[in-house]
Amino acid sequence: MLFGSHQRTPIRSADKEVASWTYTTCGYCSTGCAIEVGKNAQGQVVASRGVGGADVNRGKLCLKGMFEHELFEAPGRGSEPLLRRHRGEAFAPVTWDAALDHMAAEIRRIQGQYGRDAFAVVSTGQILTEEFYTLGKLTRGLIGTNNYDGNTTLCMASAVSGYKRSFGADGPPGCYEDFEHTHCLIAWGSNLPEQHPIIYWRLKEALEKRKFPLIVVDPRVTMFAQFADLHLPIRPGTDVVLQNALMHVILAEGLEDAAYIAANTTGIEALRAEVANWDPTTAAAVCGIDEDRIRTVARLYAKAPAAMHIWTMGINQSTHGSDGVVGMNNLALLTGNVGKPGGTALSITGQCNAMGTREWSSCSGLPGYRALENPEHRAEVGQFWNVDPEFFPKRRGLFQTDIFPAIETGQIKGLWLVATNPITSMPNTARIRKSLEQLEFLVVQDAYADMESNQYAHLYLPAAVWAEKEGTFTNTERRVNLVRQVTRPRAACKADLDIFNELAKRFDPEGRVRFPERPAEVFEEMKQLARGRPCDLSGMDHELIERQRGIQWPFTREQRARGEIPPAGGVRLYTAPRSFHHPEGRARLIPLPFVDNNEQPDAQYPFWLNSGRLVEHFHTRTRTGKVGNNNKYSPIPFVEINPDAAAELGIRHQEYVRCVSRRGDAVAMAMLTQRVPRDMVFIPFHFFDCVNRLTLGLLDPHSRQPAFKQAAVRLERVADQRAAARLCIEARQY
Ligand SMILES: Nc1nc2c(c(=O)[nH]1)N[C@H]1C(S)=C(S)[C@@H](COP(=O)(O)OP(=O)(O)OC[C@H]3O[C@@H](n4cnc5c(=O)[nH]c(N)nc54)[C@H](O)[C@@H]3O)O[C@H]1N2
Ligand SMILES: Nc1nc2c(c(=O)[nH]1)N[C@H]1C(S)=C(S)[C@@H](COP(=O)(O)OP(=O)(O)OC[C@H]3O[C@@H](n4cnc5c(=O)[nH]c(N)nc54)[C@H](O)[C@@H]3O)O[C@H]1N2
Ligand code: SF4
Ligand SMILES: [Mo]
Repeated sequence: MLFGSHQRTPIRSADKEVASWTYTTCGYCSTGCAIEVGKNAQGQVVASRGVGGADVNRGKLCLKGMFEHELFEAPGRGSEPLLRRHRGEAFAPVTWDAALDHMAAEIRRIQGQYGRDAFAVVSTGQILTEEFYTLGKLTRGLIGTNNYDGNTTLCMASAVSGYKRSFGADGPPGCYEDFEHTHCLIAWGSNLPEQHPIIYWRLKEALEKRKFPLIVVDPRVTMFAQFADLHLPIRPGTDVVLQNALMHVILAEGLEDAAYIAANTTGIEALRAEVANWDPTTAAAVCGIDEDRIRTVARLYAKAPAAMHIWTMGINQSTHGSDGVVGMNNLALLTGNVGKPGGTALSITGQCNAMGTREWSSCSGLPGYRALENPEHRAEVGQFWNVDPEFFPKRRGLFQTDIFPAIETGQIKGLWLVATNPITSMPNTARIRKSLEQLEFLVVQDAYADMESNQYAHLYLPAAVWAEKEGTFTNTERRVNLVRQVTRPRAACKADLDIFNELAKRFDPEGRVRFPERPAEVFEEMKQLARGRPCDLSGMDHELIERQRGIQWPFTREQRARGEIPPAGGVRLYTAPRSFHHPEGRARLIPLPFVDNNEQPDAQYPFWLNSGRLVEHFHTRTRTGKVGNNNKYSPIPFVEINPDAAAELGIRHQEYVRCVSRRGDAVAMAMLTQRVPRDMVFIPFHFFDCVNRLTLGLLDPHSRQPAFKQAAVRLERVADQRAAARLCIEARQY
């Protein structure tokens, strides 16, 4: 008998013979899991495991973290700096000194010839906070370009903008522990089990202990939607309409917390006037959610003793991204659900250190959530860095999504990409390609030489990756955690921090501005600028962070002096009355009129194009594309199509189809599934030359974040299936 019990042999994992474990923090998503990486007696990196005593993950890891140690020696890693004078020529290896001298000379040439802002810097959410801070000091204090931003504009910009509009400052007010106290959770545009598996596991644990309603708003039947009590399959881009209708019901039925509103907010009358227009019947016709269901959700939410929202890219990546965030904040404020256990509006962040860049990179301002527009902030930072405050611009420069068009128009001539791969991750990549080709000088600083944007570079700087370096990340719940160096940078790769420091010497040979060499020293410097700021971390240091397995900000020097041990979990913002950052400490209720401005499906392009992620892959696959346990389960691009729609078009499961939008076309394998409704297709964005050839990427007016998830396409069955298969399989193999 094939499956008889006598045939069973226990599965044994090979003994990795780990001799030592080093504490670190996962470098993929913003959950912030604490990881230990194991080395054998020969010093080879052989294993990863979750840290039991860490509050975030309590010993667990998802399938990305479990194999993270395989990254260091993965194919495609850079090994030495590479230079070519002209695009199209082959790269030639150069020394670090020659590479950085050339880079400094080119930056000076471009700035001298075309003006300071003609050289732009686009960074990331994936390097260490100490590195962000140092890059900010170099860019703002020495190079002096105002066209400095990050890929976080593709990701968290709407959350930042919405928090600032409502509460007067950025910073997610809640924490994972809120799951244990809430009585109702609404998740907007988030596929938590796949994209933040360990946050999902925390939620699931809370639900197993104590049942409360889980409501998922998503046009696609994601795994999260399958687990929900109520799934609201919203018409793409209309979340604000649903939010207005929920507020309408709450106010019409007197379910609001009048005392909280009176004590802590401004703007209730204007909000009331706007939501009066959005009775459930009117709203249902726009957002596609049944009117009675809207009433049910409004009552569940408002009557719960504590209720919370979480959200991710389904909200942020929209022309109403910032408004969608304000909508959740409005709902939370109307019902007194801010700053209390289980009552919050918690943005689920994306990249491992998207929070660190918001707090410390100076991308949109100056470090410690300071603003270029504020003269006191400019003076404070100028004095601290020993830089003339007049050298700083008086308002922020271009957003990342405006930098590429400015290259097209010739306003920007040089670009430095630090840990981001726009030729795959930006919308409408035909235009990105043109703009990269137009640059007089492109530097790519990346851990992998085979990332696609490098094809357009004049200079490639091989960076160390993740735990080849040391420093901190801040996660979704404002928890600062430590990455310890596990292994030396591979070949001639250098830590991003060292690259920034070396470049600083070229712009400041006499050492007027201090650039500490060690990450822990940089952290000490940041602490001085952190004092009194919302993101105060002056009570922390690298050792204490490791000992506590991460500490949430704020944690001040005074708290430390008083001997307060940072709690394992549960630090919230806005717990005290009128503690918001707008005048009088009041939060703002903001009316949200709705304009339907997306590209809509029509006769020529009859499908909504939705895009997002898979559990196995991280972004543009520079890392997960090389790890067997990730890549082999989703090796090629596919397009989810509803079986009824496919039948009409004569497309069968696993045939290749051509997806066409007004921008371009892309070939992918048909995946017939009920996950998508009949008028929608979904394509994962991880693959080069795929969905972003099709996306339109209209920008949110407040945050400049692109609407990656709303565009229109048509589908065609490809006649030559063999050629299509070759295109999909061969072209995408690492
Ligand atoms: N495995 C894995 N995990 C990751 C990442 C990864 O690449 N791979 N990336 C990390 C990063 S940087 C980020 S930003 C996060 C992203 O995490 P998520 O935002 O959870 O992931 P996405 O798949 O981009 O989008 C989520 C959902 O938004 C829905 N959506 C589309 N349009 C709308 C709409 O109009 N309204 C609503 N309500 N929903 C809509 C989509 O159907 C999709 O299911 O994941 C992080 N974690
Ligand atoms: N259609 C569509 N497009 C999208 C999205 C979507 O949902 N749909 N989501 C958007 C979102 S939310 C995001 S966050 C972006 C992500 O877009 P990108 O940031 O462009 O994608 P990544 O592949 O994460 O690129 C990060 C790069 O950093 C490198 N790297 C990793 N660690 C280090 C390091 O320590 N140092 C250095 N120097 N390099 C390092 C990696 O090798 C990789 O090349 O994509 C956006 N694009
Ligand atoms: S959930 Fe995120 S932080 Fe945790 S192991 Fe997975 S990828 Fe890493
Ligand atoms: Mo992201």
